[in-house]
Amino acid sequence: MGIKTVAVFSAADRTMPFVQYADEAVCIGPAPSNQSYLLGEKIIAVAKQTGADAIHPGYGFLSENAGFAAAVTAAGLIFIGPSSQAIEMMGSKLSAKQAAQAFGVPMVPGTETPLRSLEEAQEVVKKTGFPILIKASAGGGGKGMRVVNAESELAEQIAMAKSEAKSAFGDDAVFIEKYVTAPRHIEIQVLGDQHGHYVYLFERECSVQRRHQKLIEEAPSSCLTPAVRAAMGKCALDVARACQYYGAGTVEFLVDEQLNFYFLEMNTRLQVEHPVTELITGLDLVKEQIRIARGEALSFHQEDLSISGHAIELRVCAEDPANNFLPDTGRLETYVRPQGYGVRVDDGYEEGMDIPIYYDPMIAKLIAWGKDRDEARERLIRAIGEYQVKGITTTLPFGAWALQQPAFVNGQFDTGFIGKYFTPDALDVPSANAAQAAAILAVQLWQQQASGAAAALPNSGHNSNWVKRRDLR
Ligand code: MV4
Repeated sequence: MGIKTVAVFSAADRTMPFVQYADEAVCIGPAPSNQSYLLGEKIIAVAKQTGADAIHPGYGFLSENAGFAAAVTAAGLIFIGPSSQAIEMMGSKLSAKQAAQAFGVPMVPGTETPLRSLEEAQEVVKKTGFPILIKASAGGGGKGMRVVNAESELAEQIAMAKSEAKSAFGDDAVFIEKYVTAPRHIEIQVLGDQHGHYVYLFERECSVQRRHQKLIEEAPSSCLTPAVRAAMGKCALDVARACQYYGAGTVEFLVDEQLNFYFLEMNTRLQVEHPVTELITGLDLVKEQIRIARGEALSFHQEDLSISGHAIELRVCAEDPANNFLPDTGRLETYVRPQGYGVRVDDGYEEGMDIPIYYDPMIAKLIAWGKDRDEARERLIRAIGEYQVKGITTTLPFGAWALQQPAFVNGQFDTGFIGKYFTPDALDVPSANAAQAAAILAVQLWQQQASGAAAALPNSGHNSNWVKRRDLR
């Protein structure tokens, strides 16, 4: 777009590619984010000093902070995102639900006002039945949620949810929803300009999650019909209209087995998984965000948009899938990206760099496009195989496993996918070498046992753990 860029960075990030890539870069403080990336006033001061016109907040840190958006605007700069009012309204799940309610958007049965008493909760559950979820209005992404299975637990769980919400968000407002078991997580990407025009860029399915961390995202979903997609798109635009939204945003829904869908919340930022939408629509979402922020009208209508092929993204995180997805730190001793038609890598590191402990463990996003879901899936598996990462453990092997699981291949999965199918030993792939080594060892053991030497062997005789397949790869 011919726009010059200024990057702000913390001391921990001084060697990162984004710092090199920007036209200018300014250090805003030491590694901890509360002394750097969360200091809105400092970032605004740097923008003014360097003569920037606008600030893009990315997708972490201050990207959904209404106070920051307002401060940017008050400083005479452009915030590349929605108005601070829209961020604030959607930041409260209750006010988001109230706004959506006015447009008749379907929601899970429950309450749309802060829970005032145990008696009120008892009345509500008479209608919904159990299980229910108690959610914090200020929560999101699974924080401050509690499942209640029976009336006897109700009082205690409400009290715990309220005190959790108070300490985590400084707001103890909670509400009740009927608990939808085994839902799919499907979200609609929307764009709105500052002249009241809106389009939806179809859906992304993000049901492969662990502890509310998404690991695989795809577009389109493998389960939606054109009619359900259109209905969800219309509802997503209603939610956007309800808060006079502009910019790029995402409206989150739960979808049950009968393809009933329920509005959950709206994310008022560009999301990590936006590349899958870019690949199926041909649009550059950041470019659209900038055009909208400049006050330009959307240059296309809903009828101009269609889904082209299929895209799947794997988040490549410095985590050990075999060890409870525990974050791993260390040096990227080897780092070679996969390439080729339909393969995209959005990453932030280079070979030889250390993965810092301070921020999110995501080091890259690996995205594949194909003419259909199977081609995208096979291409992503091929790209995972070509990705060379040594020095840290990543979610790459998990991705290869997940993409080949029958439930994923058939599109028959929900948010319980990982819990239902994944065990740490799922990644112990038997190889030709392993089979050969096992055969040699078996013959040796047999010979030694036959000659009475078995007792001298380590761990012999009592279990089949004498050689782990993983050790033989
Ligand atoms: C739910 C739900 C079931 N029923 N609400 C989790 C994150 C937050 N955005 C909403 N979440 C859920 N809300 C009702 N009424 C189940 C979840 C949920 C979930 C949702 C999407 C993807 C993964 C999830 C994992 C556990 C729970």
